Amino acid sequence: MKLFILVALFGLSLAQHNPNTKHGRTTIVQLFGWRWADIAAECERFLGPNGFGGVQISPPTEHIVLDSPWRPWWQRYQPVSYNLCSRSGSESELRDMINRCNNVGVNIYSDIVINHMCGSSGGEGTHSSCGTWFSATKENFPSVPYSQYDFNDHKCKTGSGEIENYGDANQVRDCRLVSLLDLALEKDHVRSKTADLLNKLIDMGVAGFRVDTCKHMWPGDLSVVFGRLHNLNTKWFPSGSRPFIVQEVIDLGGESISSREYVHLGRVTEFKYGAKLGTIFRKWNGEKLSYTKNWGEGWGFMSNGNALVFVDNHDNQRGHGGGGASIISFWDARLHKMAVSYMLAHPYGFTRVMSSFRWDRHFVNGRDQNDWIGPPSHSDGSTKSVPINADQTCGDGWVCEHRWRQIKNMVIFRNVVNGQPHSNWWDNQSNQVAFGRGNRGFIVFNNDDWNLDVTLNTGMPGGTYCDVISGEKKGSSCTGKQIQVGGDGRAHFKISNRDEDPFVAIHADSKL
Ligand code: AAO
Repeated sequence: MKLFILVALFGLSLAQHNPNTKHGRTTIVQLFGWRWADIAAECERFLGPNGFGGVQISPPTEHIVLDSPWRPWWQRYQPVSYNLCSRSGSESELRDMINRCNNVGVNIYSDIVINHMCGSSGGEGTHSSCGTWFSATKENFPSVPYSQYDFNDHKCKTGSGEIENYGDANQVRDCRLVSLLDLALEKDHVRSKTADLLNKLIDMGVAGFRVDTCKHMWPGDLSVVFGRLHNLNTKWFPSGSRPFIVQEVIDLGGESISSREYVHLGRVTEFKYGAKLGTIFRKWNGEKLSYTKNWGEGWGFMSNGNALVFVDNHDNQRGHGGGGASIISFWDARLHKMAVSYMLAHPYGFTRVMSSFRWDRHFVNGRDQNDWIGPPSHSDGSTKSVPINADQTCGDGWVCEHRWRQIKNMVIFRNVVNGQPHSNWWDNQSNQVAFGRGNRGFIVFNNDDWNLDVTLNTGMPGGTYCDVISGEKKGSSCTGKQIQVGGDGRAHFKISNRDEDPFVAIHADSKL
């Protein structure tokens, strides 16, 4: 009986690690700052047809509106009420998006801010995305409602009331992060209000959450909130499905709090992944691609089933959050395509692709003074919609990395090889490597400063395959390089270090 209960509990908690993606889909995309109406259209016209499993949306809750700096992207990380109206749109637009994405098999995962409300200098009034009154000065948010008794001020032991030292777990969890008013999640009232918010979204049809700032909340408090969550809406998910949980914990080692404290509650962001992969592809600190033969747990990452992995996110692509200078974003497009493709080809972790907007960078002493700039906007501060160009790229400052041919095709590659083992590794002891996924796919990288010219065992059935990096299969023809795999599974690869994209990928569905 005891064993049964243990097994049942274990199963229940691990359920929150399951993304509940449909039709064997394996990757989600972070559509950073997009409007709900644009996401709905993107699900129908692009994400569904190309096998994306889901979208991570920006926080949907009502937020502060700031004039200085002008409408920064990060105002959305400062909730002032739990009304579901934000810079991305109204509650009815949110509902419409969830319906339409679910109807084409694309899940919605909501970024959610429950650690804090707005910053202490947020003032008082109705300068909020829907005009709801709040007072940061008095810690009064009547629309939730929260009052000064719902915040952690009495618990915080630092002189400033701020987190002063990440080496002290108590201050990291009980004091203010960059002045954000820190909610007392130990109080039942706060637990109920946050669980109600998440449950409202679950009932509307979301499949899970990216929970902001989990490092700054006690795992015991989170456990209570997550335990109160409803099962997913049976209109779209099998009955008994638990919401997927991704906890944002920046753990690059060396602090008092580690991601290990959170892995039993759901998946955790593995920040070491993008930081290391960036160092490797940039060839910094003597790192080489050939060292990634044991990529994954072998590199000290958390266990496979606990990890959410990504090359960059909305913070570290602009110098916020963790990872440092090695992070490879769309600004380094050639390296970005390689690093994202490596991630998507490799079996470790549940994968998230970034989709960004461009901004005018202005570096002073190595620091970008414009790291605050918000999404492409009209002069009244409202976010622009995402226009699609004839060549399928996006306009008006939206980067849409997820639409780049190489990345889109590698999202499909990952679905095609799903469940297959990492196999047929080859390297030149430098920066040329290749590996397969059973007999379903094979990828070859040349990140050296010289050509690659080699015959390799791919593990694939004989035939002619279309390289999905230089082009793709269109009907029965191929717009890119063709790779001949012999009856023995061997194939010859030539990749110039000066190729636009110095890597090649083939899979079962790219066979001609
Ligand atoms: C804004 C202003 C503030 C103002 C505040 C309130 O910038 O000046 O005081 O409003 O008025 C975002 C923005 C913030 C913004 C905030 C609210 O990034 O600039 O503040 O919205 O509008 C920590 C947290 C992590 C957090 C990250 C940014 O642990 O949870 O900071 N990420 C999330 C979101 C993020 C959002 C918030 C949280 C807040 O993704 O978008 O902020 O909701 C170390 C620690 C990390 C810590 C970093 C950053 O990392 O380990 O835990 O992240 O420091 O301070 C190397 C190290 C690495 C280190 C890193 C940075 O890489 O190895 O460990 O350097 O030093």
